[in-house]
Amino acid sequence: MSNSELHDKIEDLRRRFGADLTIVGHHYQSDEVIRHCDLRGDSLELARRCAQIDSRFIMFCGVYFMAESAALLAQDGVQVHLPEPSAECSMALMSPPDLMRRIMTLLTRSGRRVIPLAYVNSTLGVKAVTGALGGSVCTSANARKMLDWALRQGDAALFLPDKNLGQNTADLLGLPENERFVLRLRGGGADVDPKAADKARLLLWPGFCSIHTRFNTQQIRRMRAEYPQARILVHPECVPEVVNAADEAGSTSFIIRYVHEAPTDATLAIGTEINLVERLALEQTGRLKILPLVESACTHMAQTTEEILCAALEALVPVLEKGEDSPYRVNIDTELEAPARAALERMLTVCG
Ligand code: CIZ
Repeated sequence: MSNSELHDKIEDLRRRFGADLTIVGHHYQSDEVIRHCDLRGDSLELARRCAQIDSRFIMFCGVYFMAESAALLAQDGVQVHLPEPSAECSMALMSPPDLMRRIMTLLTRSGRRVIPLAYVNSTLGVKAVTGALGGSVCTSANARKMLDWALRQGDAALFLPDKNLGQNTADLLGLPENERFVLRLRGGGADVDPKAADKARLLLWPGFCSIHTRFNTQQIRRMRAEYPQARILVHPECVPEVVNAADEAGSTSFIIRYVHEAPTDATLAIGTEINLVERLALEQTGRLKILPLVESACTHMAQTTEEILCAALEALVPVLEKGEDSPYRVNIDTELEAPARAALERMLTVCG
């Protein structure tokens, strides 16, 4: 099928579903997918907006943990479907819930109160363990406020899964380096030195985002040499050296807002996922010059193509017409719902 036939077929299917279907897409999706979406946003924005959707089906173009959060918050009777069920966030998979539970047992053995703080980019299982143990979820936009909260609730906080966001947030709070401890998880936790961990106020899970750890200070130096007037913006999932060398660091929503508010004729070099950078560059053509710090693409987001979206929509037809089940539906474990919700609600309470 040609690209235009595929495009038309998806639009025909959208018309056929009408108000029964809402397609949502994360900012890191390709343009060929985004053009079919009713809504786009970052993971938290999409989860929040999915909670307001009352169409029977939400087709979530993104990765699994995002669709899981949407399914957790979706209204009763609304089904969330993921066009590519194997599209996983590798960082979210770096903190399996069972291992987290084991590590928390180890870290609290001496009677210390350790508050888990799970980045929203984590599995529902991790959010549930976090909620059950008195912790909260955070986003890259509110990590500073939430880490401050977690540190004040107990003797220490466990930040997971992203070590870099944890380190960059600790820098913003002025938490000394010698009060931080990066956990070594080889051997399922057998390598963690409990005495050293007991001295730290911030325990960091060693996960990372493969898109954002591709940026380095050499690229920033090169960019400054070629475009001395450019402002350099990066995401706080980048390593601290990159965040410190950049002019600004902030979440996806911060980067988008910064672009919209930048003065006409400014030059911005952005270190985040390439689909978002290229879309912003196109939208701002003639007003701003937007350059990628380097091209860094998320291969997991790229698993959702127009063909894949089309196949998932076709599989939704018998669900609509005959009430059949679909392999694309995201079913969440009901036991995880209450504790995961508790972790999300703590964040909403603290952040208002
Ligand atoms: O959670 C998201 O959507 C991502 C990947 C980053 C952010 O800063 O919001």
